[in-house]
Amino acid sequence: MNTNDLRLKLGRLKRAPENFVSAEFATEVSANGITEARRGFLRNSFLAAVAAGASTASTLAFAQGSAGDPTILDKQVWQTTLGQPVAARPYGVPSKYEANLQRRESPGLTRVSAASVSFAPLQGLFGIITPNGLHFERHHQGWVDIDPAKHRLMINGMVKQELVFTMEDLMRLPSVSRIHFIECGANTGMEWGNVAVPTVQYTHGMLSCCEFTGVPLSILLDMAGADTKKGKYILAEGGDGSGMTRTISMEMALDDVLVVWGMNGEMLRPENGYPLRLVVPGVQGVSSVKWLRRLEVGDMPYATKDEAVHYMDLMPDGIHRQYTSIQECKSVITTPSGGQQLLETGFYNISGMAWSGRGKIKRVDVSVDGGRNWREARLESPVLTKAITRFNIDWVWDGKPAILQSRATDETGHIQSSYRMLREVRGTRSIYHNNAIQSWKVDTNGEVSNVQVG
Ligand SMILES: Nc1nc2c(c(=O)[nH]1)N[C@H]1C(S)=C(S)[C@@H](COP(=O)(O)O)O[C@H]1N2
Ligand SMILES: [Mo]
Repeated sequence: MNTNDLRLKLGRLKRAPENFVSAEFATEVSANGITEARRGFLRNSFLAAVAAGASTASTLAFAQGSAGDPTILDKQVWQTTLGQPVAARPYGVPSKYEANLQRRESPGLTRVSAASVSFAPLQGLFGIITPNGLHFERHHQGWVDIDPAKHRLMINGMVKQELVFTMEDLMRLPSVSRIHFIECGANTGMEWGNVAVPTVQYTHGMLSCCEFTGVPLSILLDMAGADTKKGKYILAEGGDGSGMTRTISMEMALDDVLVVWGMNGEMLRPENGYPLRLVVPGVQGVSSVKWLRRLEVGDMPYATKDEAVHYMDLMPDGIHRQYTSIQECKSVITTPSGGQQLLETGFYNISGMAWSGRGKIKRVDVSVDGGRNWREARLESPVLTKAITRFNIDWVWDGKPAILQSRATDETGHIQSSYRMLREVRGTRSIYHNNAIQSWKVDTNGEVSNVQVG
């Protein structure tokens, strides 16, 4: 990194609209999208926040020098009063100043009864781990909070010995902890039709990455004496009201599929499948069946409703492609990203996430001129298989229009393609498996918006 740029001038960024507006306003934006009037309101409320010396005070001090700034010179109330006792917070929650960083429902997707999606606020996350309270949610029939004492997991079908496990049984088995992403197959789906939803939360927020703890599925199959030669498939069934059932190949089951109860060091949250879920690394989220209650070994794909009717890709020739499950190599810049605003020229740290369902990320290139020139970004460690990798690269904004893009390459050599290239093969009528390069346009006034370029 060129620290001269940093010393010269540090640019200021409006992090996201959600961080500067009331919860009611944000809910309205979630419900109705960002119109021109609302955009103006956002800008004004942000300027008001800056004028009031809100959370940008420290960066302003950096830019101006500290002389005369009461925020550093005067004693603050929290320096001269007693703090809160530990008992006030037996279970920690974020600072009240972070209250706007929330999972949100999409401005564009209709909510059908309890069937719902909430998107993770990628623009406000650091590193690679999604905090448990911000993991995106996708429920086909709402979420349930199951009494672990009443939860069972059955293994049946082509096995020597059918087995039924209690949670206690499962948690006594040898466990492993692994960091993996879960991405809904429909993530970035609106962009096929060039809807250009406003923020990265809504374009890419059906993506999260956690450390999952559980028992490898291969161990359970071994215990049941599964016929892993003839039994080429496994049916996974959820315990919620959606009747969620998915076919998993035996090859994957014996490789890295986990039967999971732990998420980032604690039990799963109810929204994410408490007390037990499947995690099928690298595969579209729907296969990671939540509230997992049954695994059946069989010799044919099960063609369940969620495989035969949903989760298919409509190709340009009108044919439906079934059982496309791997989430291909993909990346997105999360800062600066849609809805944010660069308030002045100067240094900016471009930061984002890259991931691949086929293995590790090998490199990420970043362009600030719509793909004409590319520079290799810095990959932060750890770089793990089928997990999010964080990338960063320095950039000095000169006040001219810019188009920011990231292009990831994974260890199999798969390079993320442009919309033009992807559409040549896939057409425009898909919902699922959109891994095209995302473009964020920076206007001369610093506003960042979602655009699609070749
Ligand atoms: N039982 C059950 N499992 C389920 C679902 C569901 O509705 N019911 N939704 C699936 C879908 S479509 C996705 S993308 C992931 C989302 O996992 P999350 O809610 O923990 O993010 O769970 C999958 N597993
Ligand atoms: Mo999904």
